[in-house]
Amino acid sequence: MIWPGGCALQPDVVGTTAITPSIYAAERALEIAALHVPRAVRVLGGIHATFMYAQVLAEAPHIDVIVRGEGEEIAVELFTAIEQGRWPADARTIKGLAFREGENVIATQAAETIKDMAAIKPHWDVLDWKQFTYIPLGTRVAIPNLARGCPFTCSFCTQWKFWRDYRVRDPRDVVDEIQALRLHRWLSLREPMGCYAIAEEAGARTADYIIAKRIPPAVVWLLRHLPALLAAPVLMAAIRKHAWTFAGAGVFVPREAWGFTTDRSAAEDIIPLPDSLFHWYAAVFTRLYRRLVAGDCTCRMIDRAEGLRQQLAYQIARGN
Ligand code: B12
Ligand code: SF4
Repeated sequence: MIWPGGCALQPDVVGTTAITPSIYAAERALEIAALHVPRAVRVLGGIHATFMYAQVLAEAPHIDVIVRGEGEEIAVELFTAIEQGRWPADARTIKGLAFREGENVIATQAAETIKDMAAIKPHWDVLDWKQFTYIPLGTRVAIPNLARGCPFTCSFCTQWKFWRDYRVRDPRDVVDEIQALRLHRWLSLREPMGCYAIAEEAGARTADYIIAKRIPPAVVWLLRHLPALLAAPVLMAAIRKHAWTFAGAGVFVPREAWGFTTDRSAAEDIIPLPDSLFHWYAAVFTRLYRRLVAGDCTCRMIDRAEGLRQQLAYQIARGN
């Protein structure tokens, strides 16, 4: 990153991240920043510097400050101090930092972890997507954060030490189902005759995807070899665990192994949901049960309230 003829941008801060394999590249990037925009405060974050801050500050004199641990709130405090001219005077008052003071390395008290996971909203739109390629596959890649931390404490792993407490984001914040609903609405407007067939095909393909990618092959094998009466409860128990995939903002309740209800009251839908969505649910279950429980299973909606159709009951029956 060379700025011929000087840098027009003149930022107040230059920051980068680093995992261990990229630490020297990150140190070099901040060294270049020191040459080209010397007035900018140079900040390093990420897992490597969090644990190895003393070593990094010793080997990379161009780095002014390290943000240790979860960065969102610490960064705001640090950048506000810089903006208000309180940096470096206030350095010791900001939690979660490490920096040099003369010959010494100072690490301030660890910051609290972020409790309100809904407050963490990535701005995917600022990314230059062309740069995010997963090299082995040559495909574009994005990794949404579903949770922070881990409930376990494996001795070889840094993750539980880095994120500290285990916090899960609300699935609705992660997978915005509005897009899926829009697609169903668009289909029912544009393809009023064909939307059911499309939803059924999509449901069958969704089930095929779940079987291929979401259920371990050994479990698929086991379900296929168990008698239907035993396979159905096992499958339904597994589906219940991942029910938000099906119900989105609604509530999914199994009715033993051969039926379920979906209740959308909590979703507070303003516009009635398109019928094709309910065909899609049924099609997913028909295919899952046919492939994993018994070839003659069919899932049908059996109880359909009018209006916003908040509660729907489905039954999976054998034979025709
Ligand atoms: C998804 C992921 C991948 C994806 C990345 C896809 C992508 N382009 O996003 C893939 C599969 C490609 C991948 C590959 C590798 N990964 Co990886 N990966 C992860 C994983 C699971 C999530 C990363 C993530 O998005 N975290 C969420 C973000 C928000 O966290 P974060 O980056 O740490 O940032 C936070 C703070 O650190 C801080 N912060 C970070 N940077 C900065 C900068 C500034 C200026 C500030 C203020 C704050 C700040 O604020 C952020 C928000 O709180 C992590 C484990 C984890 N849960 O973090 C491992 C992890 C990062 N990976 C790891 C490793 C080792 C690798 C590989 C080297 C594996 C290999 N041998 O090939 C490769 C390297 C690829 C590469 N060239 O970079 C290790 C790194 C360990 C270490 N000591 O460095 C981790 C920690 C897993 C582990 N415990 O072993 N990985
Ligand atoms: S290896 Fe790390 S992330 Fe995985 S279960 Fe153990 S502590 Fe959790």
